[in-house]
Amino acid sequence: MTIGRLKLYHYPATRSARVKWLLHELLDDDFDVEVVPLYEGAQYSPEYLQKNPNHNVPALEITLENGGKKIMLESGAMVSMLADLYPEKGLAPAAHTFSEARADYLQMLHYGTSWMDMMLWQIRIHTHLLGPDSDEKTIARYNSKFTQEVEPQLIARLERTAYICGDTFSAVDCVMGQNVLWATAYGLCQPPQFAEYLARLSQRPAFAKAYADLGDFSLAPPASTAQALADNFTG
Ligand SMILES: N[C@@H](CCC(=O)N[C@@H](CS)C(=O)NCC(=O)O)C(=O)O
Repeated sequence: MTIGRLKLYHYPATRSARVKWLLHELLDDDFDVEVVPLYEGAQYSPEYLQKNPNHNVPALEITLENGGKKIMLESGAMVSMLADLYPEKGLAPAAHTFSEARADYLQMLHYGTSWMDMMLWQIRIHTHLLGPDSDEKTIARYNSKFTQEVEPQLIARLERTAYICGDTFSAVDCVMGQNVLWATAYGLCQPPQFAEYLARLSQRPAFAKAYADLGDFSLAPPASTAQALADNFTG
């Protein structure tokens, strides 16, 4: 079965930027993007909840050639599937056969979208989204865990090779690059290896396209909607 068209539901500088970046790598601008204004609560509209009951971005709507639609709701699954769908772009080691490169690629893709995500998300929501329910101890715990356990593993890789899974850019870097940007915004990833990594990534035209809307993002929601968002937010 072949894909007719792809549409990404996106908000600047969030986890949907991972997928937008990869889509630019694979398809240049040949896909659709709809911004979901998260700070206005658009993710809770009945229309959007029907597409995505998790009320978040990204959501990837795949229109099939027969007119049918399939929606995906996890950035890691989207990155994994899209990179495999365009093997000629060389952004993922070949599937369907064992290789150490493939095992390492999947390991780091899932590390980025689950383990690292969990820490960064806790830091983010307790710093900027939970309002009076914020807990300083949670922020401190995950800051310390991220600095002491995650960063040394990434630094060791970046000291050996230019990218997370070797000297060649791969789809994992769309996840890790976004995670490092996210971590940096919260005062993490301070050692110079991270700035050097981001400098390498930012030379890519697809990176520039994916983050062209960075200026539309603020870490905290505007005061006018912050309380309503915190009241609705389920964490
Ligand atoms: N596991 C999901 C998480 C997506 C997610 O939580 N996105 C955040 C932005 S980074 C969001 O849209 N939050 C809005 C909300 O939860 O109301 C993924 O990686 O795709």
